[in-house]
Amino acid sequence: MIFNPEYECMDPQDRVRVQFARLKNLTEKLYADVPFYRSRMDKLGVRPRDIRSLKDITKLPFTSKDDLRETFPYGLLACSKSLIEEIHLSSGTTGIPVVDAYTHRDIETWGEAMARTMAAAGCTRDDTVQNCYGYGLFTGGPGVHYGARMLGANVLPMSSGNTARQLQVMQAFGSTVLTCTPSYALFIAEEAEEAGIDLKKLPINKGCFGAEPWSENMRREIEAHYEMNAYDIYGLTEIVGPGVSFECEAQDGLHINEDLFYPEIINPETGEVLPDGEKGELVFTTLTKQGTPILRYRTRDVTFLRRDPCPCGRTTVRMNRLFGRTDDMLIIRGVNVFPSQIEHALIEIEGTDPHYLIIVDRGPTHLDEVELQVEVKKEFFSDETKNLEGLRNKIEGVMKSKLGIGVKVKLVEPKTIERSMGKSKRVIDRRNI
Ligand code: DLL
Repeated sequence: MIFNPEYECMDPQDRVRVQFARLKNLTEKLYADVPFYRSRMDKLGVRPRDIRSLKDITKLPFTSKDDLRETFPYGLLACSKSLIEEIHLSSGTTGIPVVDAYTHRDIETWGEAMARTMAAAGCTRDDTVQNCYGYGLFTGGPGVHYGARMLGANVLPMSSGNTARQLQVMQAFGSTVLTCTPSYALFIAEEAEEAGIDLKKLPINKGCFGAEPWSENMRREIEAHYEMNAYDIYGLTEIVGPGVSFECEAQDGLHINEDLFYPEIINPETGEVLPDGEKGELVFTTLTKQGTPILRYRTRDVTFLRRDPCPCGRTTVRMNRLFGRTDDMLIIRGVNVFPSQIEHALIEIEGTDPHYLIIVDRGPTHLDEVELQVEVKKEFFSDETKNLEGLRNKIEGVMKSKLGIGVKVKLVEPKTIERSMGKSKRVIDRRNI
């Protein structure tokens, strides 16, 4: 179902007009009310009146994660504090978190963005949504919650963790939709298997998964365990949380809610805007946000945009599933490696599970060394050692040819690699560089 055909199926020319009008308003507001942006625009010698078409967005300054940290907590607020109804912070790894402050209208817009997301996955008012994204400062839980409410669906605000209870509730209430990180979806499936619960027999038949990188291989695993359709959803705290882009039934790229969040792809080194189809850093401008609107935010996520027609009827631009981030990119012996490349390479190899850990270290010769721990399917592990040996050699061979670097593979038993209830950690970098 298309939640808002007026905006999602809009004639692209009309959409450009809407985007331009919103950008113009935003620029005027930021120049008048947010000293940080006024001084940035002054430095570049650009004024709101210089924005005469959507293309003029390239005259405006970028915003980086460092800018957000430097203005913590309220430096980018564009309205009176009394209008703020809710605050979320990034799940930030280290240092100062990033802030998203929402007005009443911002929360409504978020609900709409998520209702569009969930409707694209087939959710309706008749669904029962088991929402296992974390509730709290993280945007995942509340984002899905607001979307489900706007759809009129029944939402079970589970948050993540306590998997035995997740399974109990799933069975008792006949949940039809699962929302959580893809790694947690697999974890629940493993626990169900252990507990002798056949997920295929339960009513659960669709899921919205995101907040961390995952692959087609993981999608297939999840879909098989639950007998469901699994959809990729994307977003980030700085822009709104989940609800920035989502897959439709075609499962072929993520539709961006571009009347709300204007995307660009740039060359991360030069800042130059790249044409559709070219891979680069994703940049977003929030077009309607009141609390903490943001200009040309550099997400560090790497993807490309495409505008070919989608069979679902939406006319919005699509972004490819993420290739990785400009900053989780590992440089190993001078070669750029994204953890997701390793995951994609593993897809090809029969006998492995999509659970892996990359440990990068500096060996005695001061050269980078990579150990790749890969979980092996149960059936394989009980096999003869020579088969395991063969599998190990095969993975090493594939990694060498796909990544261009030598990787030492260690096969581990099922469930050895730590599972996460939220975002999983795939890389341990011990190099101290
Ligand atoms: O993870 C928002 C979210 C919640 C998205 C629930 C989807 C579902 P942050 O904690 O600010 O916000 O992390 C944002 O996570 O820049 C990406 O690098 C990564 N990410 C989010 N969705 C995906 C996805 C939420 N579908 C950062 N695939 C982003 C790959 C994703 N990476």
